[in-house]
Amino acid sequence: MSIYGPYEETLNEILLDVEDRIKQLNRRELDKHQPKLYEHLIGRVKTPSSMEEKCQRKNYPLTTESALRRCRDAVGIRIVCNFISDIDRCLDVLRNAEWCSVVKEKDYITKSKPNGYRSYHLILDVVENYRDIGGNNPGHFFVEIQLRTIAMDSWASLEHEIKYKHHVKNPERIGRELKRCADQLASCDIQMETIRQLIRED
Ligand code: 0O2
Repeated sequence: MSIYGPYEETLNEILLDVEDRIKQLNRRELDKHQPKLYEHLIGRVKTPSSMEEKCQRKNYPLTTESALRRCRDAVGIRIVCNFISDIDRCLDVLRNAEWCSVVKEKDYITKSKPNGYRSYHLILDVVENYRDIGGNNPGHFFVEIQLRTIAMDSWASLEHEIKYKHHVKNPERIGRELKRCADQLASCDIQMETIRQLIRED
């Protein structure tokens, strides 16, 4: 059995359910004649091997408890938005959603990582009709939400790809170029926001 023990299938169900709930939040905005909340979203259950690797890295015992409770990103959804202000709208609706509570927030947009990574991370505590590892039914499950603009997302995918190429000739130079690129994309995001405001004022 994997590090998720008997919960592997449950995690997949929870992912589908939370994705549906977020799509529903978007539909509610459209019904109110507001712009769409996001461009697209993509979800995944972290593979058991990368969860094991994460537990090892964090010095957690290789148990289902560590995978579900100490790590809180077994289920993850990335919400990719057109504009920075849409990230704020998503945050607003998620903080007010009755089916979850936000238990942690990390703002890597206001304060980007030193390498240039930008994204807003939330950990949600979601109540679902499945027994959790503490024996509660309905149970509590953690879901990580990453909110980014398209620009932040394209940077993160490129950086992720390069990170796993271990034999690059000049890692310092690549790191500097990537950081420069991240900062340029961040200023494009601000410009795009200005353009959106100008169009609205017309
Ligand atoms: P995957 O496959 O994307 O899930 P914690 O200390 O436990 O609160 P954690 O989870 O260790 O927090 O770290 P953090 O900072 O919240 O970010 C975790 C996830 O954010 C990563 O997941 C990436 O998806 C993304 N991320 C964070 N920093 C970077 C970065 O510098 N570059 C890119 N491309 N992505 C980043 P995983 O587990 O790495 O993988």
